[in-house]
Amino acid sequence: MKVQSTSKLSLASGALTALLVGCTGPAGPQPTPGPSGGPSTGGAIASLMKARNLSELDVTAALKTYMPTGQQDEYYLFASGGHGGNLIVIGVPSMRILKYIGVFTVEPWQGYGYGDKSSQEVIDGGRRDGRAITWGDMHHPAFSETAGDYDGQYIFVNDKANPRIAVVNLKDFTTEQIIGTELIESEHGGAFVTPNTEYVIETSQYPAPLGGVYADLKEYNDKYRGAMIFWRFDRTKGRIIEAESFAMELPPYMQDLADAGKLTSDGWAFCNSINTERATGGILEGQPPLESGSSQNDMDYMHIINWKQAAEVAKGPKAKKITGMTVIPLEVAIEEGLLHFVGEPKSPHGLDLTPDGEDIVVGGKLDTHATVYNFKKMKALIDAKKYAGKDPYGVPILPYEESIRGQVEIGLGPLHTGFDDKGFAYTSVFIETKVAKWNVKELKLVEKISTHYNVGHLVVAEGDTVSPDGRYLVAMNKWALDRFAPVGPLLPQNFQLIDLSGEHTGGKMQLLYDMPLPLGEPHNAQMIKADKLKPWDVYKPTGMDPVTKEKSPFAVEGGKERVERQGDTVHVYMSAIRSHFSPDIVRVKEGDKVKIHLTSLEQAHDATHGFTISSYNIQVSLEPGEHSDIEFVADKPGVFPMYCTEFCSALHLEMAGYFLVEPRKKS
Ligand code: RUQ
Ligand code: CUA
Repeated sequence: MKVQSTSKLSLASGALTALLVGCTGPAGPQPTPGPSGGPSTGGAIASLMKARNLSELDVTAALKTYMPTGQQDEYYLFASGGHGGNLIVIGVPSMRILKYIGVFTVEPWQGYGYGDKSSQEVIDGGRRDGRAITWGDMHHPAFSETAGDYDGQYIFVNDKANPRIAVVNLKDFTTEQIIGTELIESEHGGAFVTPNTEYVIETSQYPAPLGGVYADLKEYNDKYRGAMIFWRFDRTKGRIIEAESFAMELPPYMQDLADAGKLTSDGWAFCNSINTERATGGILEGQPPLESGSSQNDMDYMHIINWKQAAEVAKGPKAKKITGMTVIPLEVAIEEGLLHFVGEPKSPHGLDLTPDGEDIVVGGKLDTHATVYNFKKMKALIDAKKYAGKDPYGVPILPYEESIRGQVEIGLGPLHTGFDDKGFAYTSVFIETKVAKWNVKELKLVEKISTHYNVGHLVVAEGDTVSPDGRYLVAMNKWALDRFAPVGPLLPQNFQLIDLSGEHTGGKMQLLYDMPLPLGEPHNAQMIKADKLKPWDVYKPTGMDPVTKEKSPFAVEGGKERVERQGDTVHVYMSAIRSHFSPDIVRVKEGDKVKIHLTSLEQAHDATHGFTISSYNIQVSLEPGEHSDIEFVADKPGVFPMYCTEFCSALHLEMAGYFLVEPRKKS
């Protein structure tokens, strides 16, 4: 398959010249027109275009994404790292990778989980039932919001495989908390935040008995359940507080993507489901495989949850505790009117709220439509108790026809939708492998653009807030096929940057850039205006622990470096500054417990040091002003060089010392 996508779109006449001389774009350096009236570089560009076989459209795409050295991107894209369990920070429109943030998995460059005590404690927060989980199926990052808009303070992200949520502080792009629950065994509909980040939503996917107990699949209907968890986020502490969090028990359908209401629908949460057939698979047991067993019904159920009221019920006597989590039982949720359903056609998947919070767009994986539900209509039906029936568990079902505003004919396999600032929605169309642009008010398709290939999520700049920016869209494609030089059977994903401005293309969407992302399957991303983030340059005060954001009680001051022995524990108070560690010789005895309290005394931006001791699997990164505590048992006698692992200065190679472990005498 060879697709020359760019050639299909004709360039608005004179667009390249316009871009080159900057007469329609933002003011910039204006090249002097050459003798023919075109830019003086025109001859060189024309020959380059010819030599590289580039169309005018290709060149406009290059001009829209190229960043001269020193210029910075207008947006940050935070993409989930999929199996890699880390977050990937990318600049838009250049699509340059700026950082990987270790989240669910260790990350050696940042020294995340390589001997540093506080990052290890964060990672250990994600143990399940005491077991270390060394990967994560990271799906959906969500920025913290204030009044429904990104506030640039935190980003949350979920792990589908081992239900966990992580909290990343955007002051230093550091993971500060991982929290999990044994209530559920898998999840998908997370992380999504309520408009003021009161709660971070996480919803189970594959039903199982709540609380990690055993029941055979024969008891599926009675004993298996789903749940939506509302993790309480305490902004002053920057932590999720489990004791103030709660869950709602749900029927054993496979709950899928979720989102929180906003503006009109604030106080409500919405969640898709699949497999209302309650199929369990069982290919060798005479039953249909899950994929067909779960695709029998024409309709599954959107879950409509009144979380504000549920939060009150969770504080009362009707809630119960399961594995430490406050749970509103299904009967209570029904009795208190907290949970309603409405039918959703053809294997729903994505669920996205319009910026005004009035409409909910649902994509059906096996449908050709996106269905647009109206919150006010549904709320009126709920208030009037106007039901079309009840599900087998007694959950009231709203009449479908009266709940929707309409459907948009989009193409085969609509999944996820993002919004711009001009009243348009953009839906990924998986099977057709396109992005469809449509008018939200009129429910009319406007235009489609090809993606390469099989687009899953897409993200529009600030497209899930109350005030989207539009401008850029990134399509996250599952297949890359022929887009890049072959690298064996496992291929990278393909992120495609699309210009939504219509500038220089007569109003059409334009594909600007293909970016291979070769680290796990990055499911989703969030795009934020760069000026909303105000990350720190250095840690202040010097000696700060990046996880607590406070000066460590073990912080070391210059001139006060020392080694103190307490019984079999050796405390080493060590400083780092270009280009030495002090002390640079550490002597311990085999079997000693070693606690190295290491502070970088650097104040200069980007003056990062690293620290390793050979053979002990220790590697920390010390950003300017950072403090790190390294704890281990010196169980291997010998002579171990310790050195700085960042090329910090001309005498970086000399930033080294010896860690000596004297053998115990055999008696
Ligand atoms: S899902 S490709 Cu995990 Cu967000 Cu739809
Ligand atoms: Cu410090 Cu290299």
